[in-house]
Amino acid sequence: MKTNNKNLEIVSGKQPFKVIETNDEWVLYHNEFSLCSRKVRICMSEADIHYKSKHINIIETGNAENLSRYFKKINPKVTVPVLLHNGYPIYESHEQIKYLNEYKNDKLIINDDENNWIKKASLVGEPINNLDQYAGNCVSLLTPPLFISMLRNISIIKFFPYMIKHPIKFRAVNFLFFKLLGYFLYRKSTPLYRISLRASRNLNQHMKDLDTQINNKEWIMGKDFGLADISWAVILHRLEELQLLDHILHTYSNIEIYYERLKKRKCFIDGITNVQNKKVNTGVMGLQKSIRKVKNLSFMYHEIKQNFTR
Ligand SMILES: N[C@@H](CCC(=O)N[C@@H](CS)C(=O)NCC(=O)O)C(=O)O
Repeated sequence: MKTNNKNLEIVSGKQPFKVIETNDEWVLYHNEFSLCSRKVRICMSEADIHYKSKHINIIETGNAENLSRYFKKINPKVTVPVLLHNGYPIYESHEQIKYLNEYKNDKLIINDDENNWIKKASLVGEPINNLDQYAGNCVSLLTPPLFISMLRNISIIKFFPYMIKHPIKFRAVNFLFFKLLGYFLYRKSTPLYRISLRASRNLNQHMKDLDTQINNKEWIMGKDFGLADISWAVILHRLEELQLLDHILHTYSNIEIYYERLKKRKCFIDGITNVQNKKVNTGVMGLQKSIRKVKNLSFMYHEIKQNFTR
């Protein structure tokens, strides 16, 4: 499937060409920090599919390996995850998990209602748009403090090839600003500050909806664990990394019970807990410290947390 979004062509789903010759039925190019990669790893585990794992570093994890000539052959858009089935690439994580679901439809059951819950957790289009529809967009706008913390440990020299080689210039420029200006970008009333508050207000409504949906249920759709749960698992986990989850769980007790249950599920352990990355852990610890010590940031976190109310 191809979609034209202004000048940026988004290619998604299974493609009719091979990108490599391989004897492995399934190959997953992924990154330990990437939320979309986590989603697909959880899904692979839930579907009990063994795959060849190819870890690709991105700038946040120290080195933009995704911009190499080798990886551009796998995905010219340079993003992870990419799933290969017998050498044929499947692009976009929501397409990858649906593909896996169809392949193993006896295990992961999906219907229209669940589809809405999957979409609600997804990052769709530009993150700044449709915050009321997509919790994924809200979370994406709340993630830069963690990017900033992780990029602190990356040498500025790595940003020169990054800027030149990255095909998505808007993304590359943003990351350069995160590196150069750090938490200065969060002074009161800067655009990023205001966007973050707007994202948190919208996210609160999504959390309210989720809390209501899972009242007295084991999983989002009831008794069966499915793609909606996978999609929300990575959202809640990212909010934990962003140091926002405790506050949300304090407000929403059904989500608190639900997240405890999620963390115990084997696929969550395989896809997230057992895939640790030192740079991510250092970044999360750095963020914790900065929230306490950097005035701009602590003030903004204080404001954001006030938005998570019933
Ligand atoms: N919509 C895509 C998003 C993929 C994406 O943006 N991946 C990020 C990591 S979560 C990435 O590859 N970033 C590296 C970069 O752009 O340099 C999907 O769902 O697969």
